[in-house]
Amino acid sequence: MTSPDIHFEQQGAVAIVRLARPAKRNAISDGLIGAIRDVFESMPQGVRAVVLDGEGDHFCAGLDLSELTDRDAGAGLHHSRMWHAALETVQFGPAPVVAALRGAVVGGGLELAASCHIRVADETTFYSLPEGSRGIFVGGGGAVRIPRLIGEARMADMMFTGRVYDAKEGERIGLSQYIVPPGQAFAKAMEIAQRVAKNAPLTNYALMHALPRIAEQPADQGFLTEALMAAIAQSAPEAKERVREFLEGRGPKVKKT
Ligand code: 1HE
Repeated sequence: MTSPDIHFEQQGAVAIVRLARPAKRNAISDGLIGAIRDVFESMPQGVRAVVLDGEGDHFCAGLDLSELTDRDAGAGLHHSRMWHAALETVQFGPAPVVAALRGAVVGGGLELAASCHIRVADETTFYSLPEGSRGIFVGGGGAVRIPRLIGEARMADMMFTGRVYDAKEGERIGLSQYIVPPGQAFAKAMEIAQRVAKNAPLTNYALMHALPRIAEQPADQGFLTEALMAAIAQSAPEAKERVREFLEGRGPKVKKT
């Protein structure tokens, strides 16, 4: 877990992974994508939620364009598959990931953010897919994940026209689930991660691993997968204890905010 491009820290059950190339706006080099894969693959036991942050004023400027030299088609294919493998470790890794967004969330930076489970944006955040205007295509899983957040038409428009969404619009269309004042994304992401870390592990597992698969299944298969996951989750001793706590007046009530 030693890469100069990434900082790792653990605070109790929450791990903090921070992209650390601020001079290059956290552009993702081959070294950095490898470091992202390594850090999620070797997450210490006991980590129950992760905050993904970027050093400096920008979350991530996407692919490091200085490395986009004259790769041939085969090398391009393997490069994209390397990104896929790395971002799968984020999406299907050991714990839910909360992204703390600010400034540029563009190109591969948006693909990275889309592989996280919850996105918190501060008001300086802006989103773009400049691949369209650079004559290239997304290659980090964005064509699969981004339409699931905002729909295919909006993603195509972003790439056809170079459209940039600001933080407020981004929240409205589903690029982030939370929006906070400038400079507060990390604090809010930590608060959310600490809350998520308290869930029963099987609940978080179901949300990370079953829900996205169910969403892809035909309805009749999805209903069956849901029932199997529900049966497994409710049979855990922790689930039974949490339900008992509520029935005995010790568990939290749902409160209107
Ligand atoms: C970079 C990169 C980068 C900055 N690769 N070096 N992504 C893009 O097309 C976005 C390109 N970046 C930008 O539009 C801007 O840099 C930002 C809006 C993100 C930030 O602007 P600003 O004014 O704060 O910084 P800057 O002066 O443009 O950049 C600071 C330095 O970072 C500068 O290097 P320096 O040596 O001259 O100081 C920039 O060259 C460098 N830098 N972004 C390399 N992306 C799996 S496929 C994914 C495909 C994609 O992601 S394509 C989209 C790529």
